[in-house]
Amino acid sequence: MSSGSTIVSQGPREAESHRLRGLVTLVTGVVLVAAVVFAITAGVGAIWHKVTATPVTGTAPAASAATPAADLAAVQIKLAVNPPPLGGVKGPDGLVHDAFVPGSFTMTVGTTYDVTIYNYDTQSHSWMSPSLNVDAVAPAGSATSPSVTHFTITPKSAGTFQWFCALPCDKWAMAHNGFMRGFVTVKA
Ligand SMILES: [Cu+2]
Repeated sequence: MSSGSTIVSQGPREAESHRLRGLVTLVTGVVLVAAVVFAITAGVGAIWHKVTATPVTGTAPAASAATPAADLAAVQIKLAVNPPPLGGVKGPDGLVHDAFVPGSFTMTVGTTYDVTIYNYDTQSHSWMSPSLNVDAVAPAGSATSPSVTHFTITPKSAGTFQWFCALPCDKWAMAHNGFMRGFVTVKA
């Protein structure tokens, strides 16, 4: 009888201990899964950060404050300096001149643009626009290995804004829109 009562009283205790062990296993499992997810997220974050941070060579008034999430949401604009095969743009004089391609483009007020400059020229150029608060220097690159420079713009007001290369280069190109100067049209 006493052994019987012992068995009866041990039954629930065993069940309780099984439940506890089950709970411990579950909690351990959840912690492990959380740790793995955290590791993967941190890894991806680090890779993303590396990819975007490495090419930043120009002065970027807005880029430094941009979070990765904001950057991913930004509209991408790509500019090429003296791209192959010509290594520039042919002017009305028949000569190939230094040029940003495209020389002019359009943006919308309030949208963030992540602008990337690929400089295929063996000398530095800059994309400067005081009215847009940008002064981005694109260091020298080469036809096979352009330098890569990022900056971001979030235009605050509509209008037509001049940009120009502020570094001495092709004199004719510096004086002509569509070469080393041009316009950004910002729409409301
Ligand atoms: Cu230039």
